[in-house]
Amino acid sequence: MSDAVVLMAYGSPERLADVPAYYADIRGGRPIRPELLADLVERYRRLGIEDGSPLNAITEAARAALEQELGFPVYTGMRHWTPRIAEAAERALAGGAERVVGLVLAPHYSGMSIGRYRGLLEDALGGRAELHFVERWGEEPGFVELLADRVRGTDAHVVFTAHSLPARIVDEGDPYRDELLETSRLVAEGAGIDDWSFSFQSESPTGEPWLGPDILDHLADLRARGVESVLLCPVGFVADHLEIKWDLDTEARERAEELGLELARIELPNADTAFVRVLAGLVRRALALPSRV
Ligand code: FEC
Repeated sequence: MSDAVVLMAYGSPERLADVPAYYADIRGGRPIRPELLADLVERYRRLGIEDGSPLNAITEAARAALEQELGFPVYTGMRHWTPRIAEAAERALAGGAERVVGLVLAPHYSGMSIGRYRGLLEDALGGRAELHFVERWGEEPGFVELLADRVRGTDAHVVFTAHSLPARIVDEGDPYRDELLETSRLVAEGAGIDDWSFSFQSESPTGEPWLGPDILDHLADLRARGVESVLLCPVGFVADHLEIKWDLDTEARERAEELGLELARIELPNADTAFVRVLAGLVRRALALPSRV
């Protein structure tokens, strides 16, 4: 059997001029308030996007390293930018793939997240290859260990974070929040840390309530409870991108300064060798291939 991987990520605009089209894709045709677009363009400008997109470059580095580790083709498919998931699927099929592993660079399942990536890939393949889709990997021991190594030994209060989603998903029975809390618990346990909490980040102003607490409120709350030093450990993101560089490194840092709180964050997995091995393990298991010793 000939195998290939479609490695999926959120995607990011390459240039400031791409931001309106990118935002329109995220909104899926729903209207965009001009002030929100202007605010987004400004965030990307301050991120330094004119010199290149951090997320797209990291995704390509992870793709190339994973391909080398596995010894068969890995194609990048972006949910909101190019190359699209459908394009990656076509390339995999054109390369002769009979089995395709779908792997998203986001560890926790939500119907609004992984479920959408899955739908896009299934539609694109249209039954022309066997799809082996990895639905979740937030409890993967190698991933948990990698994060635990980055928080172990800290004296700070550890705050695990992830992207918020509309609060209605909990009533709809979506497992997202429970999966995030379980990864946080496993990482804390692996690192031998008792002093921790969990917070959401990166809520969007869509006019409905989102899951909380939001990181900016949570920092204020921690300070009021006497916490002096915080180490941020994102568990729902694996790369340095807008939500890390802006929401944590800029906004949360500014809030911490106002509050007189020391704030640091762990390095994200990005395309680190140990992380790429974790991804390779997930792919091999999805295909029931022997794990590498
Ligand atoms: O660096 C970059 O250029 C891209 C950073 C980026 C990542 C990311 C990950 C997730 N999102 C998730 C859910 C939503 C929902 C909405 C939404 C909106 C945005 C906007 C930008 C954006 N997201 Fe994102 N997300 C990233 C960027 N996201 C920009 C639009 C402006 C804004 O709100 O700031 C609301 C959509 C709507 O309006 O209806 C929902 C989830 C993830 C984590 C999983 C994944 O990576 O796929 C969930 C990275």
